[in-house]
Amino acid sequence: MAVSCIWLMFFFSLFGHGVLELVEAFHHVYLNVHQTAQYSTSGNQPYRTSYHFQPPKNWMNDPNGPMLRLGIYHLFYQYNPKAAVWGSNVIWGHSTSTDLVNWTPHDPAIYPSQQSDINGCWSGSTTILPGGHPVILYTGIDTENRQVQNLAAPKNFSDPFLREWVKFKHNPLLTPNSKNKINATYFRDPSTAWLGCDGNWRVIIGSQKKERGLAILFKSNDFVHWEEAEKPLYSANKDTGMWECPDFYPVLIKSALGIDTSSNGPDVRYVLKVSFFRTPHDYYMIGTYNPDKDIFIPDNGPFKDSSLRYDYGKFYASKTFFDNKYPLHRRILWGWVNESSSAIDDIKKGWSGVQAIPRSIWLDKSGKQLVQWPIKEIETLRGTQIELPYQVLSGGSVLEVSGLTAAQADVVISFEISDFIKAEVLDPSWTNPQVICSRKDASVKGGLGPFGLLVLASEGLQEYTAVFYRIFKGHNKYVKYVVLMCSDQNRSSLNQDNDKTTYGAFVDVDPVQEKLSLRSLIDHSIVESFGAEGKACITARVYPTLAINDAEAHLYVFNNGTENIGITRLSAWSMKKAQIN
Ligand code: DQQ
Repeated sequence: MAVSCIWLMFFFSLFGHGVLELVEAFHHVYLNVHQTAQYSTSGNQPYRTSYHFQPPKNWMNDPNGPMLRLGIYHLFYQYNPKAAVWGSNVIWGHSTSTDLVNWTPHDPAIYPSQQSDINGCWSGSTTILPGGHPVILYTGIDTENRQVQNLAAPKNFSDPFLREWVKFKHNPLLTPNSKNKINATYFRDPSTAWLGCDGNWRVIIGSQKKERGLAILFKSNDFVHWEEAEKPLYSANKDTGMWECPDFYPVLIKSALGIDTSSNGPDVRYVLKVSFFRTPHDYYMIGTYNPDKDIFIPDNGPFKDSSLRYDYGKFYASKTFFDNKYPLHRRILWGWVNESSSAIDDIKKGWSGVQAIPRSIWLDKSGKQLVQWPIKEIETLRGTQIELPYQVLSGGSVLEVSGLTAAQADVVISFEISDFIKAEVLDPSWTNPQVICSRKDASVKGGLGPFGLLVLASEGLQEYTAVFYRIFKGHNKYVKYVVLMCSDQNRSSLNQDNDKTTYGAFVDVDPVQEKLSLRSLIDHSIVESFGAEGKACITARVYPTLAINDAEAHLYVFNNGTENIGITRLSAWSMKKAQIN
């Protein structure tokens, strides 16, 4: 088991008193215009989600400061109270939940009120201080439009919902200046802080210098006075552009259990995730953290285009937190899923942005990648269940799965391949899975595949989103077969204004030894898919015009390869509506 330093406990108890003094020094902000409005979007809304988190209206982006406190989960999020598009004036929306499924809205937690955040309250994180006191570090856009780092704490620790937050009087804590040579427009998104054995807190902040991304490290012994470390925790070796929303946390070797961000020990590896502003994707690396030198050493060298991603579709500005709600010990990942519709359409529908279903995240037993799976609690929404008996899906066939609400469903399917002879040989120059999926979309006949699901499909298949596999023969003796997972949005909508990019990922699984599974969470305009029990995830946003709502949306299984495929399991559930704000 991972251990925290013993004397750290002592520090915790000392610091516990300090927190109250800290709060005294906070300035109180009073709500007026920001009172929770009882608003809703109006008109025909076929794309609003039923169990994916979203506010009643307007723009939402990054998840901010997710945490658990006294049995209540908090989700803060970047929110534009004035429009369905992003604005630099974004604030922190706030909702709470006891199950991560049903959410109660609260007044915005943080909004411009000080010189240090008067032009916007951007992303940040919570850290639970000794004594269980949470504090928020967030980026404010100050009077000079500089990105600076601010501190806030709950006004009333006895309020279980922590509805009001007060800001530290002496904000900002950290500013870009000529001494530290940090560019004022590239200095944002403080991570959750972790406590080292030397009694100092550490936090990383996203930045770039000369086009190279970096996670700048700051240290503090009181959470108020922060000093930049000599070296960043990690920096790019080439032009990557700005790194946003860095996240740094420990994971256990050979265990799916999560551990606290400050835990360390011999059975622990570290994950550094950064959100590449340019692409925009969330990339991560697994590696070693040297707490003496305060540097991170990735196992596989610097970030590259082929680096691991949480999700190979739409998923950005993500953030994890440690959930130890009894009897759980898990790390949970939140991620923002942007629209694929035009800004004009977003303004028309009056909202933009959803959050992916929170995912448990842990280190795969290979130690080479992370695995993600939708939190167990989402299964409480499962209603009518459909089960198909084992059957063979012959090459070129399509099978309807009827009897469920296909626009709002959870589908799990497993495939068995008994003959690999017809698998095509993968051209060695085809190294980018997304490109292969675009060239060989669901309509391109293959040998072993494409086979998978057609979701949010219209009856005549004028519209569908295809989530599928293709299996290729590898081109060396070490890689016998290559498994490709695709999400093809080409025919997802008759509306041509949407971004219909095809997504793809290689899946590290041996299809000879294991059945190939696929799970898709379908929710009106989002399809979140998990390949091989969570080894590869692809999330897509789609806007069907025919396959809308439960009456018109259909679900099919298809096989467009020449080889027959066995379906060893198909379980599908209609999903009930969650209470979301
Ligand atoms: N979104 C926030 C920034 C962050 C970006 C502003 C990532 O703090 O860098 O809304 O989506």
